[in-house]
Amino acid sequence: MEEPGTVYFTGTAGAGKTSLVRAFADWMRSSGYDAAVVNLDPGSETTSLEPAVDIREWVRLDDLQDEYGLGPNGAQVAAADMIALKIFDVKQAIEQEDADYVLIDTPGQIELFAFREASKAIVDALSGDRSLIAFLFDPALARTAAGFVSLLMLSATVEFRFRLPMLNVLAKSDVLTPEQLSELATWAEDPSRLYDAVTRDAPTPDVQLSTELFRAIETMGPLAGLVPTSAKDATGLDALYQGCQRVFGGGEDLEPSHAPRTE
Ligand SMILES: Nc1nc2c(ncn2[C@@H]2O[C@H](COP(=O)(O)OP(=O)(O)OP(=O)(O)O)[C@@H](O)[C@H]2O)c(=O)[nH]1
Ligand SMILES: [Mg+2]
Repeated sequence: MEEPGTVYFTGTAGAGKTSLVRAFADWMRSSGYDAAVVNLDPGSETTSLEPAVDIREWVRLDDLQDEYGLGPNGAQVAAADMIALKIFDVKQAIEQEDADYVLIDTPGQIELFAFREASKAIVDALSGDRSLIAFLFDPALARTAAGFVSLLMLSATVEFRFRLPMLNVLAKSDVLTPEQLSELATWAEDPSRLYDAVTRDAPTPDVQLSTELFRAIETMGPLAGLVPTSAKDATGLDALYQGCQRVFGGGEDLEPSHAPRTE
């Protein structure tokens, strides 16, 4: 049996990770694909996600805070270490789901997730050959050229840490105008357009810094676009699925495991 396609959803705090996991799982199921949702955020209070596997069965942020008198960030750090210790139980629980796709929601504080050794161990343990990271661009940041560049750099940092294929995804695209959406699409396709926008926006353009940054962005290779999605309107989810498939299967589509729902 082929191993499942595993997608980690990551991005800055409040980028829309949990909502997108939920919307994508719903879309997959209604399109006939078999998806299991995993919550890896020990601080998540969201009940609407209804994960098949929930890290909070093993590690809970509020318990850690109470027990050890930790603040929310200290508790996240401790939680990552504790999750790493339990990771083979978690892996087993995920395997028992026997799903074609595993959609993993990750903690909101991206630096606590991406920059901890424990998280690297967690991702290494849960990832096979068919794994990718969906990195969410929050429009609140992505809609300015400087914010867009910051997110590209953060996405590259996450890639550098985890060494997994990345898919850059625009979340909450419903809050952007069509003009803003097409501008973001050109930035994602053509670094020189982004460079022009950054230097245009900057009141006193630091040309040296911008040039160096863009040299780095260009050598990172093709950005391969930015998939616009909205969990609110359930749009872009088919494109997100195609993006995942391109990474997993060289573009081949997986047959739905059951007939799509018709409602
Ligand atoms: N307009 C709009 N709002 C959205 C969308 N997705 C999420 N939101 C809102 O954005 C906020 C954050 O959404 P979450 O899904 O909790 O984001 P998150 O990245 O999981 O947040 P943390 O885990 O707390 O970092 C909530 O107020 C959501 O209602 C969307 O597609 N469109
Ligand atoms: Mg969340």
